[in-house]
Amino acid sequence: MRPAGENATRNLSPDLIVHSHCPLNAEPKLPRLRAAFVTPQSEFYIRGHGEIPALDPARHRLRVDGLVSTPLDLSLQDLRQRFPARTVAAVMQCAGNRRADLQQVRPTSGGLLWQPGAIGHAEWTGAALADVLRAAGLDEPRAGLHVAFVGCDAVPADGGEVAYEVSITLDKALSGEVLLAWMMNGEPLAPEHGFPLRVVVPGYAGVRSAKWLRAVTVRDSPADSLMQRRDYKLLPPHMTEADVDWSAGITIDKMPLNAAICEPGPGETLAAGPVAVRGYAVATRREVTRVDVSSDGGRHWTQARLEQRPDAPWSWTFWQAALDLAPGAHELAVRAWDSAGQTMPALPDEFWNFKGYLCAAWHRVPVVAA
Ligand SMILES: Nc1nc2c(c(=O)[nH]1)N[C@H]1C(S)=C(S)[C@@H](COP(=O)(O)O)O[C@H]1N2
Ligand SMILES: [Mo]
Repeated sequence: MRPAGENATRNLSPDLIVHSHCPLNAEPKLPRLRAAFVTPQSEFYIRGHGEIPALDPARHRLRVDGLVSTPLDLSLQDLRQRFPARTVAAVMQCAGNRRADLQQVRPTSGGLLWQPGAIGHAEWTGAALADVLRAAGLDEPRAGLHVAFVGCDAVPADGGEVAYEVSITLDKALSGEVLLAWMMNGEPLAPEHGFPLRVVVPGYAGVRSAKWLRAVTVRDSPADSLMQRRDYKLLPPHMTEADVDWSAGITIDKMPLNAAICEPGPGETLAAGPVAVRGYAVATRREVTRVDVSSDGGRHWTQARLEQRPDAPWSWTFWQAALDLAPGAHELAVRAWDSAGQTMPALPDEFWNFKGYLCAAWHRVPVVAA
């Protein structure tokens, strides 16, 4: 297999903030992210752990095996012909989104210092994983089973390299919203987003949505990979790399309530008077019911106007508010509320973790009005 190299990046916006080239890790600037409710592929963040594989769609196969009565070996054409295509609007977000804010508390070892752009919202089209598992002879959600996904890329593990492998519970796999997707926003997937086939697990951290998918395996335990068993865990704040006990970590699947300010940006100087503040909020499954915006670090709040899609439980919310800024320095802040009346913690200090995951504190942006 040869790496996709330049082909892989030909469609990318030149404005992306590139955190690393190989593996490719990049996120859009926040005003670009906030410019479209459905994020174009060219502006969509990219998170890779290894090289982007160049795959021939005519020869690509998907194996479905493990604890199923009828193992399958499918071409892409088989997938399209045998199963009804479904489209789901869903957010994809990295568990490391907003790690840069955690880094302000204490250094993390997560590596990539994501700003709030490691998130995007797309319309994904593909076969429902539930339909494919049913065709493989599995239709009863048996307690305790898991579904593993294997990608075509090799990722670093303990000094060597292994195939990318993650898993979800069979319950989630049969829920209908989990897709084996070949299209994003009505276009074929770009190489960097998993061409020709990827998993999309709405509501879960991006890590479970394996790209360049080549195998789906039903098992009686989670995938054996470090990616599943050890990395991507939320560890207690006192733990450091030196004394880490991975069994104390919470496996990161469902994502927390979150919100970020996309405009204006940190350090901007604005004309005093009314200033438009815009951003996104995301609750996944629960609804975002209110978004509050402050110009004084959270002492006073103004309610933002929300833009949402009805009946789109995996989608996000755009919000906008006008704040009147007197001349001087201001700390803008945002917090979202969900349909259970819960909101976000004020400071990242309370849940800092050395891997730098799940930063969902009020997003704060210092600006100056002149
Ligand atoms: N095969 C494979 N799948 C993968 C990854 C990877 O490195 N290899 N990265 C995961 C992570 S951590 C995230 S956040 C999402 C990012 O998807 P995107 O690059 O299309 O935005 O892909 C996931 N799927
Ligand atoms: Mo991620």
